[in-house]
Amino acid sequence: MLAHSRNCDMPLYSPSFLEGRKDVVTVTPWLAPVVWEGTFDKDLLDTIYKPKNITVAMTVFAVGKYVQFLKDFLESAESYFMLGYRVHYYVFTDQPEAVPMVTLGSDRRLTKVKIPGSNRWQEITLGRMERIENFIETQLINQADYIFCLDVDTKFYGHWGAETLSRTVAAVHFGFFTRSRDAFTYERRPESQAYIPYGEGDYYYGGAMIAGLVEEVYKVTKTCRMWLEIDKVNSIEAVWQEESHLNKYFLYNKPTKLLSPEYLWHGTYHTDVVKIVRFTQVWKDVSKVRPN
Ligand code: UD2
Repeated sequence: MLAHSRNCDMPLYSPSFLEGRKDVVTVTPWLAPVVWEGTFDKDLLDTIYKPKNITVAMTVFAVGKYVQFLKDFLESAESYFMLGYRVHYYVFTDQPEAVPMVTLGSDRRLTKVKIPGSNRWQEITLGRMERIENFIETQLINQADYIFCLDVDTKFYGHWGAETLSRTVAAVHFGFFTRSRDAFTYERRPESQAYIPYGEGDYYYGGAMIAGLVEEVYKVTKTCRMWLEIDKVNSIEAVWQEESHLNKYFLYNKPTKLLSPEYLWHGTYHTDVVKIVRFTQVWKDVSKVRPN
């Protein structure tokens, strides 16, 4: 069994230790790791996490025409997502009969959860917070250790494993990782609970990925759901719906791990910085797939 990583075979002060990645931020100012290719040892992580016998839940919503994304999403997850771990997919959909038959690996299961459709896409995206909160409370809390809540209009292209596990995990949005905080599309109206003033903020996180220990993600979803309700009473909807609230939550409750844009990319091309594409948004014609 592998008991040490190659990087640990050298003193901490060794300049060669730094050779992993010098071109990107690999640790936040609050000392949370930022996961990039070249910063972790997959085999070593498996020796730590596999003996724990963990169960990983994954929620994905496919409502209305978004069911068309499920096949690629699930098939690619079966090729790359948490291989070797017990995985339970929960597909929230208004059309359980349209969920494709995908051959699942051993120790991997899929459950369909029927939910109503909606004539507003915004209600579907922001409604995920309340549904996940309720689902954790009523079912998942004693059934899974970690949970990943992902967008369905996406596809896996590379390894996504135990390096992504932590108490609370956020993904840095591909559109903002080279930009400074005042360019972030945070909610800027003080009337919204998602309000973040200019001059504040760490990173801009994508709403397409929330993860962590089940009990921690429960706190994320419950808090965001409460803020969304207050906004609704005050007739305001944050500029990027639940993503805006998620960014507010993580500003004041720092995630314990950040996933680099390798884990939330757009398209399949590599760059000098994003050396591997692991999970990417797929192109969609919003006028054809959204209900409004
Ligand atoms: C961004 C976020 C998304 C969410 C949204 C909020 C990224 C890459 N994406 O994407 O996570 O925060 O902004 O405005 O960070 N859905 C359906 N049926 C619908 C509409 C949506 O099932 O008719 C579900 C589906 O799982 C989809 C998700 O909601 O993946 C997010 O919707 P989107 O992908 O249309 O949102 P988008 O592209 O604006």
